[in-house]
Amino acid sequence: MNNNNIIDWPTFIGALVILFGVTIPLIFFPEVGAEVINAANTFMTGNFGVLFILMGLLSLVFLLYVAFSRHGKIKLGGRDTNREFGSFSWAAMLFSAGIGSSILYWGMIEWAYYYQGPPFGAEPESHEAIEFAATYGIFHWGPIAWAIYTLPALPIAYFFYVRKKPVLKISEAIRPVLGKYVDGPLGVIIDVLFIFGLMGGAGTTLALGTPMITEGVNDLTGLPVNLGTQAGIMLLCTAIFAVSSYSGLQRGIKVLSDLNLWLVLFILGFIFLFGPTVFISETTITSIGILLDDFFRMSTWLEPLANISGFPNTGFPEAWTVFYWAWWLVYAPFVGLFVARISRGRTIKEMILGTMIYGTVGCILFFGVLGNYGLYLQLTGTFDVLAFMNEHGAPAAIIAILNQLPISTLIVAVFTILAIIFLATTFDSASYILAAVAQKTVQGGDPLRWHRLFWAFTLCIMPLTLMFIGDLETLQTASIVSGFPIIFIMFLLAWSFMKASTKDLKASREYRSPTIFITQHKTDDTGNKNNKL
Ligand code: NM2
Repeated sequence: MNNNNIIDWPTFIGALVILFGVTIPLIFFPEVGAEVINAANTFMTGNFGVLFILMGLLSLVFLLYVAFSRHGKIKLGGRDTNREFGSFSWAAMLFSAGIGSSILYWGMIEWAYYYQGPPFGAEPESHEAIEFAATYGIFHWGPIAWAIYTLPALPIAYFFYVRKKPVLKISEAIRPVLGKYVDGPLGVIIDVLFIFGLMGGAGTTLALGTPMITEGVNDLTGLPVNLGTQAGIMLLCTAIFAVSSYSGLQRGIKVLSDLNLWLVLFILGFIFLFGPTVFISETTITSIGILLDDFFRMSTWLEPLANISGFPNTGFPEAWTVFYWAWWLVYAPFVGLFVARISRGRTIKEMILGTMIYGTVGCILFFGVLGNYGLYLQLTGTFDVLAFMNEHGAPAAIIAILNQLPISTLIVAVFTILAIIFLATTFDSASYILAAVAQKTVQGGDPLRWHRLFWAFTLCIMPLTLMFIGDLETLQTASIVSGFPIIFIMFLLAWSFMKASTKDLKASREYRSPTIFITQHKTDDTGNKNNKL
């Protein structure tokens, strides 16, 4: 097959049309563009925030149900399939793909926003605000967030390893529900929406990560912090992940993930040992308790009285929880594809619980160590993070917090390199998956090289544009606006998994055994009678 036949042109062109349809007007009319986006954001979060909140909670409930039901016992692969990866490298890869440099950004500074603008009507900078400051970050990177990531992995892994159909398209994973419509415009629309969503989410990531890396570089080399340096750094990061994506899953992506893990252990270990060890331990444990105690309150809070005059309107749920769920959502189909790929030999239950537990624990470590270190500096008066942040911005505050540590030059250097690698390990797999989705077939398991490279650079266009026009609010909006349609895709993905696996379980003779191997099913869901394994 030559290139022309391999590329899925309707999806490829559809994605580019939307991308340029959004970015070109933003470049030429930045102010109007920002206004329109902000209006779309207000409309979306104001009216549909409840959908995002429900989607998050329901994803968690659904996954727990699946994990502990018969469906959870299904093994991903045949009777003699062993686990492809041990739990440690499985968790490391999962984390490197699903989490990018944003965890360094928000892990360090999220508490400062909650401390100044706490939820549930608490008094800013009060004792209650401190408790929420240390807890809410863990909530936004906790079990619901990881459930959103895991849900798409279910149908994808199921079709990949149980029904043995190499599915690298989101539309294909919905075939049991949509049948032959997947082959028409509806299938293209679904894939294009996913690509667009991922570009929005990646835009948010790059546009947050770049200023932070620039501040780190400025601290180390004295290079000025301006748009030119930022654009240069963004292009440099793109070049790194493009090379890594070009060299493929086995080499580039794996080498960077390993390096990533060692640097993370070094930074977190160093801050924990040389920072306020007891404060960090105690505050983290206490926050886990507060999280468990207030879990349902946090996961359903929408501030319904905000629009009624006379009641306070903090905008907290829209600015944070809804924004976060949308951001996790736009990444979810991509992470689902990735989790599915590495989960051969696990049962569905192991895949679900593994993702949610390792993911949540990993995030707790970041927020516990990085965030509570900053909080400690603030509360003891050692360094006024808030004053610094309000004057110089969050990225500069992050580097300034690190500068309070011993051998801070080395720490800032490692932190900056880590941020670059974290970006690269997320973006190389993202461009890899984007290329796979915009191809009809994936010969030899990998999408075409030039195609991977193409998406690596395309991923950079949106963030560059956003950086030139905008502020944080416009960035956050990119995820929310592009995440909205994916709520419905999530629903279809869950339905599709249940439909296919229920059908196979009914036909399976191993109905009651502790691990279920689905070995045979007579028809696929389009009615073709040739789907024997
Ligand atoms: N999530 C985990 O920038 C990143 O770290 C990538 C962000 C969705 C909030 C993912």
